[in-house]
Order: sequence, then C-alpha cells, then structure tokens
Amino acid sequence: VVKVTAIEAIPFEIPFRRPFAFASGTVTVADHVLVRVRTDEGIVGHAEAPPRPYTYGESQTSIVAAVYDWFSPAVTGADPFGRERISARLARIVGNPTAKAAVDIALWDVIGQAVGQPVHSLLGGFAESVRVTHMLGLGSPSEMVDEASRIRDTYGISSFKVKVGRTPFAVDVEAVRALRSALGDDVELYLDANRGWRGDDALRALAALADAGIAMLEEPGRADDILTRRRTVERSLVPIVGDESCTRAAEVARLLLDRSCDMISIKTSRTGFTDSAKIVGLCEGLGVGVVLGNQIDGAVATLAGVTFAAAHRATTERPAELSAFVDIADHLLIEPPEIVDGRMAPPQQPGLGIAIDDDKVDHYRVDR
Ligand code: MUC
Ligand code: MG
Repeated sequence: VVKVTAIEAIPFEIPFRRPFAFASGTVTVADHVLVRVRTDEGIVGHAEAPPRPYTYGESQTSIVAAVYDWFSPAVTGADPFGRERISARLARIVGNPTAKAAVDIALWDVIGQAVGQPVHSLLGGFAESVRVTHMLGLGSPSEMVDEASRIRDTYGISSFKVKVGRTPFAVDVEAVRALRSALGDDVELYLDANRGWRGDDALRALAALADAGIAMLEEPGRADDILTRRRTVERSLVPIVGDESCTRAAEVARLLLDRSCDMISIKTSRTGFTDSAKIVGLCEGLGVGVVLGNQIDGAVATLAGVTFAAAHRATTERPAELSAFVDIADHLLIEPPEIVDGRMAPPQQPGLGIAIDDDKVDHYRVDR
C-alpha cells in the first residue's frame, strides 16, 4: 500500500492579464496555493487551491495554515485509496472548503498514478472532451463585447457566463443586450449576479431581457432573503442556478427541497472530486441539472475541473466553465491546458497529468 508521508502547501502569486470583476469582488492576482501530497512510493500528487474570501472566508494564508496545522497531520500515514476515511478525517474541521478540496484532488492524483490510469477514467470516463464556456467579468458594454469576441475568435468558444448583479440593473441589461446583438443568436449566454441584485431586481432584469435568449441565472441576490429567493425561482422562466448559496451536498439538498434553485453549480475547487461526485448523484436522483463551475481557477485547478467534467454524463450536458485560467498571465505547468474549437480534453496521463514546472514554482512562490 502507498502511504501519505506529508502534504505541502506552497503559496504563489501570478498576476492577472487584467482585473476580473464580479458583483462580490475583483481579482487582480492569482494568489493561490499549490498543494503537494508526498508518498512513501515517491508518487507526488498535486492540486491548486484558489482562495475566495468573499465566498468562503478563506485566504491564501488560511489555506496554508489549514493544510499544515490540520489536514497534513490528519492524512499523514493514510492510504490514499481510503477516500471515505480521509474525507471523514477532513470533515472533523468545519469550513475550509478550498483547502480540503485541494487535498482530496491531490490524493486522487496519487491514486491515478498508483494504478497507472487517468483520473477521468477512474471517476467515470464519460466523454473524450467537453465543451467550454467562458466567464465574462463586469465592464462597460463595449469592453464586454470586445472580450467575448476575442475569446470566441481565439478559442472557438460560443458560450458565455456573463457577470451581472450591478445597481442599477439597467447597466447589466444594456451589457447583455450589447453582447446578444454583437455575438448573434447562436452564442449561448447565461448570467451570474453573485448575490448582487436586491429584492425583485433579478425578476425585473430578466423581464427586460425576455427576448435576449438567456439560458440561466446564477445567484440572483442575497440567499438569506429566503422568501425573495423563492419568489424569484417561482416566477422566473429562466432556471435559477445555486452556486455560493449551496457549497456542500447538504446545502444543495436543502435549497432544492426549499425550491430555492432549479440547478446546481458544482466546483471541484470547493468540493474536490469525492464530494463533487456525491453532489452529481444527488442532483441526478432529483432530476436536477448541473453546471461544472469555476472558482477563477488557475491552470492546475483547470486540469482537475476538466477531469471531473469529462468523467460524468451530467457535467457534459452543458458547457463547463474551464477557461478562467486564460486571464492569468502565466501558470505552473510545463504545458497549459488547451482549448481547441471551444472544447477541452481531459489529461490522458496517469493521475491528473499535472506536470509541474519547478522553475516556475521557484519563481512565483511567495514563501521563500
Ligand atoms: C462564480 O461562478 O461565481 C467568482 C467568485 C467565485 O468564487 O467563483 C467565481 C465565479
Ligand atoms: Mg457563480
């Protein structure tokens, strides 16, 4: 049996090409954490944790501390194949979803390498590639149109998640209209308000966009405004997607049973592979659609995302959010993930195919 000997957490910083803005925050630098699981057989597993304080209350520093203080001691000596046992040990500490997810994913990388199989095959091996959708940050209508056109022309991407959630909502309506008229009817557009709108603004914005062909709306407003949220779900003709309001399987169940969303965003960067697979099963059982979401993942986390997306039928039914890394100026890999004709293929190498460029880690790490 392979045994975990240590888990390292390496904080690094890579600038964004341009700031990425959304209703609950703005990122200008990928201040993420590279998590590295070492084993007695010499196999090394990797994953990337992108802290999102405004969503989970984690920071780069807190993720590093959570790994060294809690999760490395909890997992050292464990057999990486004992995923349920390891999950139970991680779950003794509440919160810290991004740190836990990275530990889980790095352990799957070890498992794949130990059995000589790509993890997408171990998880389900459904598709050879997945369609990619791109997140468009907040900007003026012309900035958003220029960015979408550039992404479409460069990567062949024809689905966009448009950030909205500004006040007054007319600013967003104008941007979405501009995108629709510039990109034409063949492009898919859906919206993410990141909890920004208030009261019935979401319903009003959707009414103003009734002829704009909007596929879905994520996190319309404050999730804690329970009755408002239910009214939005009840009255909207567009499916409402739960993202940061339901980041664990139990919350997903609660919101769906409450009729507080119609679909679920699954992010491997917050529920790893082990718990993300449970959410896929829960949603399938309830006949609820899922979206493979993105936590503004860097290139390493993107390899995890595409692995999970390609492994399951449910996550291939819609385009997966796998292109956020193109806004980051560099990456820690020898080769970055590739998007061709709007699609991305999961790595075929054993494990997650994460080939780290050690010189880049030395260059971008901020702990020495
Ligand atoms: C999204 O879907 O909300 C923004 C913040 C975060 O945690 O993820 C992104 C995208
Ligand atoms: Mg979202």
